[in-house]
Amino acid sequence: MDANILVLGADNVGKSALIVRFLTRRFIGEYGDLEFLYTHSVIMDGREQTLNVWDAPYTQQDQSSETMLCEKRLQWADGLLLVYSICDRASFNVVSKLVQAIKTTKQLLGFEKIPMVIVGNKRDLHHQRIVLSEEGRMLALSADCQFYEVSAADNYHSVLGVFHGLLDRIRESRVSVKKLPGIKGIVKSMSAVFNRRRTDSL
Ligand SMILES: Nc1nc2c(ncn2[C@@H]2O[C@H](COP(=O)(O)OP(=O)(O)O)[C@@H](O)[C@H]2O)c(=O)[nH]1
Ligand SMILES: [Mg+2]
Repeated sequence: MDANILVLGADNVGKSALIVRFLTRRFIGEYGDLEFLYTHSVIMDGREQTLNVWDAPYTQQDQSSETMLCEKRLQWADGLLLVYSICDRASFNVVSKLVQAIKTTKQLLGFEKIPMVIVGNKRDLHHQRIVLSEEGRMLALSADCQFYEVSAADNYHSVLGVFHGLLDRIRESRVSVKKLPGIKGIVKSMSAVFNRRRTDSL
């Protein structure tokens, strides 16, 4: 299984830190704000899989658009990781806005449901906490996705859990999509029959 993961969220919430932690097990402190597409091989269930992880900046367009997200990025993604910082209320509001924008974009463009997870980062800074865990959990419930609180600075394993949780969701969604060809196949063979009849009767 190859999977494309798009990481979204406000600036400075630790998107790059989470990705680098997942890929290298390290926390290096400063990451700059360049956009990156990482490619990484993982062994899952005994098979080698390629992950593409897009460290997407929070663009001018994301900020100005109230309702739609960049269609190309959503089309590319098999899974979304939405990140806020538990010390930054505005970043939590950005994730709420993204959840809405993703819903609207999917509805308008007829996309399949995209697996996603919501992550509250910087858990180590609990003395500066502003966003309650409960708020993150409620948001995830309303978005029908999983919720994690982690610290990219403190803990590799919880970050690994986030990515694996998302990959599990992607795998599940593929299994349910795979069932569809059955239905599509029936539709195809029915239309083949009808088409044949039509030509027969000509
Ligand atoms: N204390 C703490 N700082 C973090 C954590 N994750 C990231 N940071 C810091 O937050 C700042 C922004 O991180 P970065 O990954 O560049 O955020 P991005 O703009 O969302 O990609 C950097 O100074 C990081 O060192 C964390 O879990 N805990
Ligand atoms: Mg970054």
